[in-house]
Amino acid sequence: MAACILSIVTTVALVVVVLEVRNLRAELGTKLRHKEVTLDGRDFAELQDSMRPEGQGSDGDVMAEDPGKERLTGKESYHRSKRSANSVTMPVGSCLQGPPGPPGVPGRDGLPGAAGSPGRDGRDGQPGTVCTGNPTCPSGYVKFQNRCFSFSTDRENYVGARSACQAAGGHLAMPKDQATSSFLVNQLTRYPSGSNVWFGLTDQVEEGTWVWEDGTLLGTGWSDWSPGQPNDYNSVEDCAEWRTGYGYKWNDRPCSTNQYYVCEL
Ligand SMILES: [Ca+2]
Ligand SMILES: [Ca+2]
Repeated sequence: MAACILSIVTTVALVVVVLEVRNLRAELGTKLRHKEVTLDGRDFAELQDSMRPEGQGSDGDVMAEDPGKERLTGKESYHRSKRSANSVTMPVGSCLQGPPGPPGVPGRDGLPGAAGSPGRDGRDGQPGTVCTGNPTCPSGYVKFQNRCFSFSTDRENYVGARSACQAAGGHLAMPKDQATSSFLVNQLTRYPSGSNVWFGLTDQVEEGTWVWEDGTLLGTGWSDWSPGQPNDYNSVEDCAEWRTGYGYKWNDRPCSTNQYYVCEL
């Protein structure tokens, strides 16, 4: 029994010794790793000092530059050369201005400006021209000096011819001047040979007093009577005509005769 107890105690003692040895080894390993970390921290601090601007110590004081005494490790030399390639050494308190940036986006258009002052008055216009007659003539009419004439296709006595012209909005033609009379006479060739033609002149109201269709007196105005006319032959000739037998000169003739006529608008 005693031998058994002794054996147990011995075994327990050995276990305790073994555990103690293992604890000592673990503590020693921890101290060694702490030493390595401390050394690495020193290397890192030294590396930070090497990245400061040249001539400046770790506490910020300006140090005298002494390249001859500078001792650079391989790692410091690498970082310093890289910094020199990527940056420019600047004096303390100064700034480095980069190149100008690209132009900005153009701004929006401004608001419209105020209205300008009114311009000067224009020049006076030219005097107007009074136009008489018709600038254009209806279909079936012939234009002469802004006047429109039509030549009948039927034959009427003087009163019938007057009514026809008035129904068309006009009156029997009034050749009051040489030009108009010549123009109209030239148009009479459209009628059969020997045709006499009425125009608007009569002395029906008072024998010997010839009056145009517009009520004006022939008086001493231009006329184109054939020689010896008007003769009021048999005292019944009160209406004027262009007579072919007289070379289309004027002649007085009985108003009851049916013949062609010329109207005017
Ligand atoms: Ca007469
Ligand atoms: Ca006559």
